[in-house]
Amino acid sequence: MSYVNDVLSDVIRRNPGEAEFHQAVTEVLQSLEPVVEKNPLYQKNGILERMVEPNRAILFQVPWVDDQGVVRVNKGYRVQFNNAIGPYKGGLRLHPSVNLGIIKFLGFEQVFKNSLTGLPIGGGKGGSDFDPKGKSDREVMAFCQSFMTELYKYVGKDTDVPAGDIGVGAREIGYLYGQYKRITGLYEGVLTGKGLTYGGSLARKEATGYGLVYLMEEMLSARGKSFAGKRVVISGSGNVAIYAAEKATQQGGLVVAMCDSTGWIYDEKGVDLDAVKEIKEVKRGRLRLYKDYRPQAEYHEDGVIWDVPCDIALPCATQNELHLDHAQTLIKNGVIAVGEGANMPTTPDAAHAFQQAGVLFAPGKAANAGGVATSALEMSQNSLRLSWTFQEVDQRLKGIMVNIYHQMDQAAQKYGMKDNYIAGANIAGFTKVADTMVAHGVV
Ligand code: NDP
Ligand code: 2IT
Repeated sequence: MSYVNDVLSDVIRRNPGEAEFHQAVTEVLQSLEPVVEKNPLYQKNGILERMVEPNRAILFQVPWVDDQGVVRVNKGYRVQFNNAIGPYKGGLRLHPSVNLGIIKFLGFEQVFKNSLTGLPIGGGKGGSDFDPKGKSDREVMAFCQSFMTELYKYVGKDTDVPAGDIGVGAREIGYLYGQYKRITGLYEGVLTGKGLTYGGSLARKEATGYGLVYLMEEMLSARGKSFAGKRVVISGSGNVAIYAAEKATQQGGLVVAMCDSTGWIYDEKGVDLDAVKEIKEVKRGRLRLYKDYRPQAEYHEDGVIWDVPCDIALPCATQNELHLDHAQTLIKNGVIAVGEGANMPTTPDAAHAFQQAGVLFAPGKAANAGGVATSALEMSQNSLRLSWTFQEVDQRLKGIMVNIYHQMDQAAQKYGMKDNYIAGANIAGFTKVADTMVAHGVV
């Protein structure tokens, strides 16, 4: 048995039932095989064993009272995965599907992603099985206040800095920040994705989607290609999807389809993003309302968005949303590039199929790193107690995404796996964290 296989079988045995965590760890460790073979120091220092075990996992009860006066109880999580290169950093997800295995997979991915940004941030993730859908603002506030009443003990601007993810945007971050300030009396950058009136960064809202397109543009331009004139399909219609669509359109692409968890729209003239923003950001409504804005567009609740022919596919909704049969359809329809805006949206067999077919494939930990990178820029601005302009933040974001592309490209080439960006991103993200852990000793 190799070192990698030993660690992997231990992970599967010791973390029963955590399918998404197993999936994320398997993908990363398998691509690290040549790296740990070349560097015996990693095994000697138990680096892989220490990387697959979170430093700390906090599980707590979140009691709150709904609008009918009924007491409700949710599960709260914060997994502080690895802080070798900086304070724990990563989002909070509010979705009924959240469980410990999902938070662990996200926290594990975050460690490598954050390393790729080149900024000093470790990895963590948190959340709850609370479902914000259909809740009043007061209920969301009650939940967030209760969540922070426990979480505040473990977070801080130099220890652990949460942010948004699925179901957590400016509204939730505001309520969480207010409660942290009230309990601790501290006015500090303990969260990112804050509102602009209390320490938020310009361009953070746009950053994940914009960053995805910047990375894809760099990958395409290395082959003499670009978004210009390309048909683009984007799953999801939340924060990442909307701003990926905005930037793809600015770059000359035609975004023809988007979706939410109940249905998908097809608009051959190009999706009207102002309509999508109003439906999703203002009304918090369903995408079926899109036909009220654009009667000539199509709305479907059966079939899948991946059946829509496109040149570039950007899965930006959730994990394991793009399966092998979807990949085969996309390949048959001539897709040239796939970029993961979401975390682990592509199943392993689907990702493999893209690579085998010569489709450019950018894995999430590289492609969606623009969000957390800009969160780190928000932390910098908070420390400096000043704010940069939109253009300044956007320029830095672009530079970071271009650099991530080249890091993963070079790491893949160095280990004889040219164009395998899954391996390239894993290796490049791993090396900085692993070398730091060696330097710090067994702690
Ligand atoms: P949002 O909550 O803003 O939007 C999520 C979108 O995905 C919604 O349109 C939602 O539809 C859809 N969706 C969720 N679950 C499903 C599902 N099971 N099937 C189909 N559609 C679904 O979240 P974000 O845009 O912030 O996050 C999207 C992805 O990007 C996640 O994987 C997240 O981890 C990742 N990510 C987010 C970053 C950020 O900065 N926000 C940074 C890096 C990665 P509906 O409205 O119906 O629920
Ligand atoms: O998955 C992610 O990188 C995020 N949800 C963003 C995390 C952050 O700290 O900005």
